[in-house]
Amino acid sequence: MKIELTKGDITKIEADVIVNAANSSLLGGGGVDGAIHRVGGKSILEDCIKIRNKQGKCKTGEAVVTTAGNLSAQYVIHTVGPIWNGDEERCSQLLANCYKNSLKLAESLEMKVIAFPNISTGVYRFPKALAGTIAVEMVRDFKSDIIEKVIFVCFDDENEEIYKDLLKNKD
Ligand code: AR6
Repeated sequence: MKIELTKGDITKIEADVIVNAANSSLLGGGGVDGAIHRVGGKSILEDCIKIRNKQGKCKTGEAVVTTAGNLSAQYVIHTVGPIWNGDEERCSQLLANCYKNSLKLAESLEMKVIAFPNISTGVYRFPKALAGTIAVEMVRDFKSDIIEKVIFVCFDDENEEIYKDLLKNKD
């Protein structure tokens, strides 16, 4: 699996699947979630409501899939990152689950290119360096014959620097 880093708005990225840093309500919010719903249009929310009606809220660390609406991707995978509360072990495990479950879901959909935002590093306040380390580790550990490329989409300078460093090592 090839790993790439890019800086910018995930709604403008060319990928088969875009991952959203959602909340457990699945009903939208601010940050990257707000941007994806805004650009993708109301069909994303409609799918989210169907999922809510079927299975209830999405638990932290889990992932669900919807249409990508007006985005160029085929699907959006919504995953719920942990809200940082200082419990490093528990939060790290839950964040790792977000990446693993999103990759598994993308693979089950036979998607080749998947783009991730820096889950939990915005309003959920997960320390960025630790979040980046977990993200890169989970992607590197995930062996797939189907997924060809993972794109980490960094929106802020701090995350971009962190990912540059992480991806420079061991590549
Ligand atoms: N493209 C890529 N990354 C972005 C974009 C964008 N358009 N906008 C922000 N980011 P956040 P969280 C980065 O707060 O911490 C929402 O309200 C941002 O710089 O979007 O997981 C949800 O509904 C940061 O690095 O998500 C939840 O309630 C990263 O995306 C809650 O926020 C994540 O920041 C989830 O919090």
